[in-house]
Amino acid sequence: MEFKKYLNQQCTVVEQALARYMLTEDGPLANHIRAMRYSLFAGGKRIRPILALAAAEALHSTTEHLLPVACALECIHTYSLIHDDLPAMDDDELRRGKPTCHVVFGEAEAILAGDGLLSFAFELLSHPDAQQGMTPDAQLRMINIIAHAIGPNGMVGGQSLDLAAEGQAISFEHLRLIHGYKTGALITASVQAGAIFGKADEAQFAALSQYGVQIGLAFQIVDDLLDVEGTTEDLGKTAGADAQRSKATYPAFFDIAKTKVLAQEAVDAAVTALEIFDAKAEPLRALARYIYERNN
Ligand code: GRG
Repeated sequence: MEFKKYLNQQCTVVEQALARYMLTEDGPLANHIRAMRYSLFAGGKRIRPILALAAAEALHSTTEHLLPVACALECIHTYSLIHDDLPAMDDDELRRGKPTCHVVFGEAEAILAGDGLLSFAFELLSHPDAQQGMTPDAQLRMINIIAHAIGPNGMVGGQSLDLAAEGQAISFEHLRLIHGYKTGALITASVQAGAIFGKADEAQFAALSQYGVQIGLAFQIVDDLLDVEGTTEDLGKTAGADAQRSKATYPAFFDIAKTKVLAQEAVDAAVTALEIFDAKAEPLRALARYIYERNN
């Protein structure tokens, strides 16, 4: 109950920051900005920004000047969802409970909305407000880590591998690789961004990175499970889409019971990684458990 309150509060903090930092729909670019805002404000759990804020909190840091970075993480995530839903990729018509960006704005504008959000994210990562909370070295290191995590050696590379693997018999090791790149890298980088902002020392950074890797894994396993067990209404996206597209998933390798055990093990490993932190890391611990228990 306490954690639900924390989650709602943090969600509001992120929503308000997004409303503050995001471009507004006026002038000649109104339609382009409307398309970006449509997907960005369509709902969403705001997990990645909340993770970044919680990692900084675990280090006893204030978080006000981390908000542009938190917003950037959500812009990057939203761009990935818009592009993932395109006809050339997963061809989905429902996301966050609403028609997908390309259904509403057309394919070309949806591509541009994704591109716009990705580029704008780098304006936010280098925003003067963020500069107030960290040294230029820390900011550069953070930007480098995020850029690496979402590029060819991270999310985009993972998406490429994922598309290539559709309908193919792939090994479990290859599935792990795809998940780590496609989903895990941005989640881990979100935690690492908070760690850098909070001035983590080497041991703290390593522990938070390990936490990020494990919750990234748990997140993807649960996503696979929800695709099988969840409803389209709860998920806000088409349930059963993985099987329809012959995607390799955890439930395709293991039965549901074993898949749940593996997700729980990843959550446990994430919580164990936080042993060196005090009660200020409680939100991070609860977030790990929430990732397992969520229904959307
Ligand atoms: C197109 C570059 C590019 C990358 C796409 C993120 C991604 C890679 C694809 C999305 C497909 C998918 C279902 C991935 C699994 C995990 C995931 C990212 C789920 C959606 O994230 P949530 O649950 O969504 O945090 P909300 O809407 O709550 O923000």
